[in-house]
Amino acid sequence: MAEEANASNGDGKISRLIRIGTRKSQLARIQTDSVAEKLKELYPDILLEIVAMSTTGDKILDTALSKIGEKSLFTKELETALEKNMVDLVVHSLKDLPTTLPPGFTVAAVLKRENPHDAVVLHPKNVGKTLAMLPEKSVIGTSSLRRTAQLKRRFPHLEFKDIRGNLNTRLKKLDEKEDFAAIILAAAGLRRMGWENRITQILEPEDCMYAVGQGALAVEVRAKDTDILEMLSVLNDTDTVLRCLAERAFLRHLEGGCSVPVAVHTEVKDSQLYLTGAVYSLDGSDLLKNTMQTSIATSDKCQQEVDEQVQRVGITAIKICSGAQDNAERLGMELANLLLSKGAKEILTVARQLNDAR
Ligand code: DPM
Repeated sequence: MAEEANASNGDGKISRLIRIGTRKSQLARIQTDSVAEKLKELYPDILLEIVAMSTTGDKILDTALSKIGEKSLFTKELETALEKNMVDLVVHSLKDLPTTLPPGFTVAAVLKRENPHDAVVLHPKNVGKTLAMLPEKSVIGTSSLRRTAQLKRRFPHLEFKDIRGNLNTRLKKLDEKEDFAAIILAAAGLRRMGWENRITQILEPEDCMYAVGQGALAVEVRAKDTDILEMLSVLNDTDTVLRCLAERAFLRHLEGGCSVPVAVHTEVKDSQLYLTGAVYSLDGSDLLKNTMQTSIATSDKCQQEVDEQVQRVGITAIKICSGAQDNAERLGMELANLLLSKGAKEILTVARQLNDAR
């Protein structure tokens, strides 16, 4: 451990100073604070310092995410800070992290996933209605191609328009104007912000499947920091890690980024991992969807393998059975291969071209 990374905590004990980088948005701060609190409980002797930064993504709030293109929009500045040893950890929403991280970085922990589903937030004048009940041509705000494609298919009477900005801005745009009848947001983000009471409907998989990694927090670190990897490994939730490995392998193998109409649904039951994945045309008229499963049973053999440091789709989850991780990753790849064999590549290529031309 480097000398300057140590600090005295006042009572003569030397403890490690850990700096956590975060974006400045309220949601990012809340997410970072929640991870910091967990670390503080687990390791009372460490000193934590939170360093807040603005990212490119935060500065261009009026452009739809799907139009910006660059995948690492919200992560680049934070990774630079990691690289320069200005911070030691960065907390992200896993769904914002590309499935391939730049060399030298890895996700050391994926925390227990919250409700991964999307939620409807209605304009106050519509309260009491569901999406199905909204009048013809009601305008729904979202700039997610994934949400738009699925919901257009399911609710052809509705119209969809981009809405950008952080969660605070979006709720304001909804409530204070008449532009939108409702907006769609991740239930997890709304809950973290304390706005669960604004959720009027949770979208079931039949209506809208979620994004890869949605609802899970990830902690990114320098891959070479083995002591930090070790320290953070206790934050991992096994089911969440395995589900997200399968989902991310699916997305990576499809060569989808964070802005393609790709959706998933995963479940763990009786040591089986079930992955449903789908790709959509932009208007939802075309889709390919399938479900596959694999065993994630842990055996005695696992115990001998637990300390290996292998990165899978950007995640290094030491202490989780490597056999189960391999199976989860393979499941995602195989489901992607199945959809690719049915024409997924063509659907995604057309979707990208049409989106670029918008
Ligand atoms: C990504 C998407 C969105 C975010 C695309 C998608 C939504 C963009 C939009 C990859 N990242 O979901 O299809 O609505 O215009 C984001 C949110 C959270 C993490 C907010 C949200 C919070 C939930 C979580 C933005 N990233 O989706 O409502 O931690 O999973």
